[in-house]
Amino acid sequence: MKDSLLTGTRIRPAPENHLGEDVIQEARRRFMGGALMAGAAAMAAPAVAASAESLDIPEWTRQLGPGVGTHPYGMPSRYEANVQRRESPGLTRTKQSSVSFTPLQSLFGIVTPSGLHFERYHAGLPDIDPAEHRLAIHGLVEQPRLYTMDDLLRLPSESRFHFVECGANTAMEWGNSAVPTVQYTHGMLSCSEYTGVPLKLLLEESGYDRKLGKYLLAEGSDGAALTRTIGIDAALDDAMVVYAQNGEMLRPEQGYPLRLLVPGVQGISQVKWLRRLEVGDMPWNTREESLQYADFMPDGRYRQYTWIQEAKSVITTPSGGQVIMDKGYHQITGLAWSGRGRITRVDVSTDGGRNWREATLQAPVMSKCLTRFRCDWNWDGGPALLQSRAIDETGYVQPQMKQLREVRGTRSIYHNNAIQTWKVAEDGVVTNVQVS
Ligand SMILES: Nc1nc2c(c(=O)[nH]1)N[C@H]1C(S)=C(S)[C@@H](COP(=O)(O)O)O[C@H]1N2
Ligand SMILES: [Mo]
Repeated sequence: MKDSLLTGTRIRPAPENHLGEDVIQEARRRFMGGALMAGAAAMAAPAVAASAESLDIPEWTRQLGPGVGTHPYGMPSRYEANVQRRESPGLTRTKQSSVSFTPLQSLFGIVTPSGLHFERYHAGLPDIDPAEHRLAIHGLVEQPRLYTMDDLLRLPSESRFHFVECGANTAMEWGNSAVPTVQYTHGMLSCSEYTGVPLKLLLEESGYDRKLGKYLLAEGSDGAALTRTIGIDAALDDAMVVYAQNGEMLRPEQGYPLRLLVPGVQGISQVKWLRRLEVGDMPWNTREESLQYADFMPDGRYRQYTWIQEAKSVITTPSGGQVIMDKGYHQITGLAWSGRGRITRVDVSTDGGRNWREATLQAPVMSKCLTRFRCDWNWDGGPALLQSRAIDETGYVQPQMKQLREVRGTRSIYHNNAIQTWKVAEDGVVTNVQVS
């Protein structure tokens, strides 16, 4: 299969996002066979000087293209066919319970195209007729309510950009991981514009019990009937019942026709195919918050309800599986986010955390949303260890893996927000490593 846009440019993505032996060999040949100098010289003038030949009229300009009426819903160019969600080869999965990862290394800006949003489901995808779907609000309320989709679409709406990250994102890095690419280390992360109804409005309409109503139970109508407890503070703050994503109705994978969005909170609480919200006075302690998504602490205790996704960042280019084809100028770029608000600063290191430089943050920088950062870099051809470190508006600094292990021990699965290291070898091959 053809590589995407970046083929033949200065940083080469690995086909299928796995480092193919052919790509490594090609990089080595370039470096060892003296091609480096020629390559570097050619690259020094970025846009190839215009020649008579390069101004020849290409074939596609000499004819009419096919009619556009043949594409009622658009698809990416066929040359981008390699940019796909993928299931991690290292994870156990079934047809009904799986996860596919977002190709972060291939994306630009902060928005994840809907067709590339990661998907995590515990009991397959329900096929829900929106005309028959209902949302119930009940429990400690004066007036239980049953909403149709039409009812919800008539209510005042809001649109906001937020990330969704699975609490198990980057889980493999708790071990001494060999996960090859950023798609698999960090790809249970996506960002969209969501449209829906503020949950506060629905709760007020139902007359929820302001004294005793401290928690909500959210339940999905998939075969997993997935349930999570939501604190009333988050529900009244910025939570939404959403039906649209990136300008269109939710995709089936993302919970069509209705999902809960609790910004900044781990993915499991973003209950898809949402069918009911029950107001209660205690946490429910469901399977998804007792058996799963809890943290084994080093003292033997089991930490529950750690649901905010703390500040985190990762460099997406250059990243594992890519090959840097020549020395000289490269832009280091990546993503930063925090479940507690805005990102205020991202630092980048090329020497494994000894020296740091402040990266440029791309506007807009929004709360509980992905932020794109960039940093100029002149690669001298020597070995390098690339890291990024995010700081959020609370002053929280993303920890080194070592610092995180000091607090959390080695038995954790969830909530790994440690600094990621990519090693650049002298032949330009980029791999996933951990530094102590
Ligand atoms: N009803 C329901 N909601 C669900 C799930 C599910 O299996 N069923 N998976 C959860 C998990 S673990 C995550 S990480 C997010 C992922 O959202 P996405 O599939 O839109 O990326 O959905 C959550 N909501
Ligand atoms: Mo998840």
